[in-house]
Amino acid sequence: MPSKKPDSPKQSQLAGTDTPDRANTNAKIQSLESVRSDATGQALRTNQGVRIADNQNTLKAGDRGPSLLEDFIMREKITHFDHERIPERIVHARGTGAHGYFQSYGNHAELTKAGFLQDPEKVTPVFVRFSTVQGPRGSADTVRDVRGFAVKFYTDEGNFDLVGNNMPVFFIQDAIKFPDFVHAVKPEPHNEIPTGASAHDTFWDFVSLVPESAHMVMWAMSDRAIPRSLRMMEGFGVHTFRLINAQGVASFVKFHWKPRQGVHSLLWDEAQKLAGKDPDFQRRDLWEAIETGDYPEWELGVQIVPEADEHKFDFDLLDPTKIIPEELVPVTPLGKMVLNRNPDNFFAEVEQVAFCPGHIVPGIDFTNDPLLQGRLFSYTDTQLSRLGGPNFHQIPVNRPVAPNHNNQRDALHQHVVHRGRASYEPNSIDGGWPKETPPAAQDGGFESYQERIDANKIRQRSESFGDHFSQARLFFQSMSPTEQQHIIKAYSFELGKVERETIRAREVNEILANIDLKLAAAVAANLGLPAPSAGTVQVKGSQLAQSPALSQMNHPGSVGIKGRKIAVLVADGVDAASADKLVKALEAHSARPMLLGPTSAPVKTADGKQLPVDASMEGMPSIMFDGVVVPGGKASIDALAASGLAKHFLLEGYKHLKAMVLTKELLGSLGLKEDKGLLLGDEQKTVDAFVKAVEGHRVWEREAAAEAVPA
Ligand code: HDD
Repeated sequence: MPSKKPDSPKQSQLAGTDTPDRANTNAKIQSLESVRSDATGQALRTNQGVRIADNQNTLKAGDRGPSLLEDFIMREKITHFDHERIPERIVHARGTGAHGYFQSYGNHAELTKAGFLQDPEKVTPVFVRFSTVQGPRGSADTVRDVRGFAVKFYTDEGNFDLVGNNMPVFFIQDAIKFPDFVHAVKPEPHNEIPTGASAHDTFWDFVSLVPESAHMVMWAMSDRAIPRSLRMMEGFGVHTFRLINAQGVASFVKFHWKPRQGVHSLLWDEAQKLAGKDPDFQRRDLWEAIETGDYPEWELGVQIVPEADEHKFDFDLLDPTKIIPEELVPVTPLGKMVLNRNPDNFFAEVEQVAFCPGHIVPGIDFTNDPLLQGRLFSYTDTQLSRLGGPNFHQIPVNRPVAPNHNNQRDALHQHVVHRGRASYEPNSIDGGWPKETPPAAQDGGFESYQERIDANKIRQRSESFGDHFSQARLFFQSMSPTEQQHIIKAYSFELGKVERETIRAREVNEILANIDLKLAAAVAANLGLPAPSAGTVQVKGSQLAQSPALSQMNHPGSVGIKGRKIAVLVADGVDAASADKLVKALEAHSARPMLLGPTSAPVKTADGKQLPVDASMEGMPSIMFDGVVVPGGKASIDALAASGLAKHFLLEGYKHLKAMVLTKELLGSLGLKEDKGLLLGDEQKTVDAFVKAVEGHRVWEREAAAEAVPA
């Protein structure tokens, strides 16, 4: 059966060399990874290079005697092992990464002098790390949480790190509150519960006391916090940055990543089940997509605001709890990013990669957003304890492709043998090298944007940061009715886990009531609290009543069902021709069909042949798929209809609003009704309707009927 299985890394690496883009990117990245190590054909040696004769037995006094301290081979091995772990990230500890490239769509010289945005022929290598925020390194992928979306561009002019999230705003306005926020969301200090979740007292205590978090909490309670795949998330730089062109003209910009795969989410029930059935669901999905050649792509775009328009909005551009609605300032596409290579080694690359919002290149600059300003300090600082000193830029994944000569010497883990006697500047002994490069239109040294500042030194928040509810309201009111229901359920679920009623009531009365009274009333009802009749503050409202760009329903993507996983359920007696027809039709759309049997043993076809399966229905439950098809064959259908496992698989798929192709008999025995995405037969028109339904991600129209299904 031609069901497509992930290639082995070796095969895919070979397969991947076929495009010029990829060859070019690989060549650049390999130059970064000159220290790649491959032990094939090599003798086992100690770290000092001594060949090892016996790696099975410690040196002992006699074969039943005590071990000897002199065994330098055993001691070296155990010592190294004892120190294999490094501190995990304070936040965003759980993550996964991939290599790829960025290519500009054209010459954006009018906007910025950054070289990687000037030439559509230039291929800039990138490394991306996606992450969750709350949980530790081993936590589950699918928890309700913000996803980190950090991109390192290895540009010819130095590394540019765009360290963003899959949500365009943040919980707090000032970096000084970050430790408080993180302490509140992390597992509680007395019992280290919960892992990977914000559904607990300290989180809701903090956010209900800090109204500036209202907008971001709304995003976190929306479907954005449970993405279907890392490939199906938008990314945002969050802060307002500056781009500066060769003439020194600056524009304010917000960075956006738009996935070609569309913006799609799991259902909450799926997310929770996946956390147990496959805690690696998202890293596996990304890994397999890249291995099978379904390279995920994002478009990088910016919202551009001329300096003169800084104060034209009803919010402050420096406030990281605000978006610029795309209906007010559309996103201008600048280029595309493709992820086309999995890491060789998780620790060396994904764990040791060190991002910092302060890594920028000429043509890009910061703004005075007080959250961004604090981040500029934190990231380098945290690497000192995580990566053990200030030379972490020498770790292969962090090395720029641009040369980096300077007078910074020595320190822990120094890998460079610096030559020359002058480690100071100016010097005459070494001919004055390395020398400064004066700023210039192009290829000049970095020069900070000359912003005029005339102010008192104060600890005070600008009044223009004072409105915390208008955009939270805009977000809620821009959602489809389905998305609104999901938000209501998420607040109800999370607050339902909060033990203290004062905290629940404060969130409902002092936060939700200021956002939307219907939302507050619905959540209050689910918690058994009285519905508030009014908010506690005057909310000025937003320039727009709705922003359609905020609803995921408006981001279906442009790659059809490419890379979508489809379960093909078979049992003994399956009609091989019907199965083959369905699989081929799905493959024609570049979907990834997988044959599932009652066990992982091959099934017998109606004509007596053996049909190997990819997995069992138990090993790969319906929550791991985007759709289900059942080929014909009377005995196979009878067996599936009689199997609790198969029935559960199908009912669960139905409940999770998946597109399905069944036979008439199976439909009857499950007690389901045909709908827009529940189709019968294996004819081309059925396949076409199925493909359309998978493209729509879920059969939303089925939601009410699905409520009644017990799976
Ligand atoms: Fe942060 C990691 C994103 C605010 C301090 N942050 C980290 C990562 C991402 C973000 C994606 C993981 C990078 C990786 O994969 O290695 N952080 C954000 C965004 C923020 C934000 C989008 C707001 C707009 N962060 C923020 C603040 C501070 C930090 C205000 C501190 C003042 N963040 C850190 C950190 C981390 C980090 C403690 C932990 C590990 C690391 O940096 O490398 O420095």
